[in-house]
Amino acid sequence: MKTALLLVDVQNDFCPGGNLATARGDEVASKIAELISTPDSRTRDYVATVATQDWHIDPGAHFSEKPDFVDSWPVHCVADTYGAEIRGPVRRDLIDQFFKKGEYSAAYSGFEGKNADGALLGDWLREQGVTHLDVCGIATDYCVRATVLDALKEGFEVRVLRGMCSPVDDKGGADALQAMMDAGAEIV
Ligand code: VGL
Repeated sequence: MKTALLLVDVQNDFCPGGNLATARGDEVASKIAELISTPDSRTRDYVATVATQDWHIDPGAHFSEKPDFVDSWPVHCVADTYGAEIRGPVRRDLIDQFFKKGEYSAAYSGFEGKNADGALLGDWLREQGVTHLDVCGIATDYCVRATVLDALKEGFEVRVLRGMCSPVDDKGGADALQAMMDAGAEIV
């Protein structure tokens, strides 16, 4: 059994002060920062720590001047801007691979992401022999949910670190945890 830690979209724009801030973004970033520098007894030894990043150039109707916050959103995580950078105090140097997604599409799922060599997240994980994923990040009800559901479809065993996930909306976050559990994820 090989487990990787998957950080979903822990980016400035999804944290307080950002263009699409979630209320618990900074709390989650702090907890994740601590986890990756000093894994605790709840977490396993990870063979890799990987991060996904929303990385938009022209994602079409995903961006809107009048967003509905369900299918359309304020401009966020524009490629090569501060809003798209990994949120501190999470340390980039403790992340082994970055998978960017959504240049020209909504791309909620991290499994649409590619690393600097153009490898898809799922293919890269399989190449490392990863079978299990611990997933956390932002937002519980959108990108975390979509990423976890795809991970399960691709055959990974998934644990969701719920204390290290931040939702857009509390009700949406609770529904997403239920949906991920129903699909076969363990919520810890
Ligand atoms: C996300 C809304 C819009 C996310 C991305 O990372 O969960 N949410 N784009």
